[in-house]
Amino acid sequence: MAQEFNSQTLKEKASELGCHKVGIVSISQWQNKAQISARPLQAWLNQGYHADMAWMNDPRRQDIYQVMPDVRSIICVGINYYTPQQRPSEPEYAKISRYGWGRDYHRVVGRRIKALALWMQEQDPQAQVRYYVDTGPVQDKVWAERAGLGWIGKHSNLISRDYGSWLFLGEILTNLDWEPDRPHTQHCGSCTRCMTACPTDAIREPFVVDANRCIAYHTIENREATLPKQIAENLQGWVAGCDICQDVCPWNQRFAQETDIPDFQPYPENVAPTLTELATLSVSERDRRFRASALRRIKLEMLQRNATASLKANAQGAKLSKTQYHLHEPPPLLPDESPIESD
Ligand code: B12
Ligand code: SF4
Ligand code: SF4
Repeated sequence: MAQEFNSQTLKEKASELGCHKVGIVSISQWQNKAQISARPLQAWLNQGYHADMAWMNDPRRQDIYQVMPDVRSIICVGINYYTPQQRPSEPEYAKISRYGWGRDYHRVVGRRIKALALWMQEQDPQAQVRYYVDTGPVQDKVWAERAGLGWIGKHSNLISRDYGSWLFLGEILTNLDWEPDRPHTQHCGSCTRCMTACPTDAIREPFVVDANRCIAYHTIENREATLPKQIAENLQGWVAGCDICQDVCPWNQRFAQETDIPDFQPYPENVAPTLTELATLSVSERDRRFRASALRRIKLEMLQRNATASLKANAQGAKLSKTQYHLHEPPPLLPDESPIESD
């Protein structure tokens, strides 16, 4: 007998394929709100907070129908990438953010949602599907929040109750109708730890990150030969992304769980490389170390630039790391007073 094809079996299949979170958005439910939701993104662009990421200005990002005219639902998935290794705190070490420790998430997540999309088409040959993992003009976090995967925290990343914010997000757009999930509620409460810990004050107001000030932007996206002085002086050893606002978040400190996906285990040399070795990294050594890693998207000269800037800041006596200060505090109370029950 043919397997039933409904939102329940779809979710079971997603879980079987290794998706840790899955939820569904019905587009018709958001038709008016979808237009309203474009406003925060447009406001962000108007402020110039996208820095040199001109591709963020793609009009399709603000109108899901331009991405897929027949879209009726979005199936959102979250994949846990947390592993428990800790970086050494001594200043000679370079810091690579967790997203880049293991195999490239575009491949790892992409493989899973592609399999789910193909399975959907096997169940219903009329199904149209398009899938993305940060690979198209789709607002991954916004749809994931609406699909009930978690809420967008003040650091602007999506946080789930079960895994914190260590989730990669992906989605399948489809012409099929499904029973939607409820959007997630907010659980940051009055907490502002991420905002206080950010060494460059990039979180300009709750939920709004100015890329011009963000270490993640400058280490991953900025292709200039030198970094702005304000960033270079406050790098705190970060050479590829920045996890400070996520490391200090009470939800991550309490609820992070080790991933069951072996591909996300760190390559051995990614957790504690020294700044000196990265500042002088050769092409062949880069190719060997970062095979099939998301870090291959950072040009070698950028990696060298980032490491060199941190070495220089160390030599000039960089300021006390706000992160280390926070991480040595006792585990904080959750911002939300009744985190498990309230929803
Ligand atoms: C551009 C981009 C960046 C830029 C800009 C970051 C940013 N915050 O926008 C840079 C290069 C700095 C960056 C850095 C990082 N990124 Co990035 N990035 C993206 C990308 C491509 C688009 C995000 C976007 O739309 N930004 C535009 C602004 C307007 O949107 P926003 O910050 O999300 O703001 C929304 C909400 O805050 C909300 N909002 C605004 N005001 C208010 C007010 C209230 C009350 C509420 C509730 C909501 C709300 O509305 C806005 C949407 O319109 C997505 C992939 C994708 N296709 O979506 C990945 C993505 C967001 N990045 C991701 C990751 C992992 C990171 C890093 C953690 C990597 C690292 N370790 O260095 C850092 C985190 C830095 C940070 N604090 O944001 C993941 C996040 C996963 C998650 N759990 O949320 C994504 C989703 C990729 C993926 N598919 O997994 N990133
Ligand atoms: S990633 Fe780093 S620099 Fe960017 S907002 Fe978070 S703490 Fe600030
Ligand atoms: S640190 Fe606090 S304010 Fe920031 S995202 Fe986490 S709970 Fe929200």
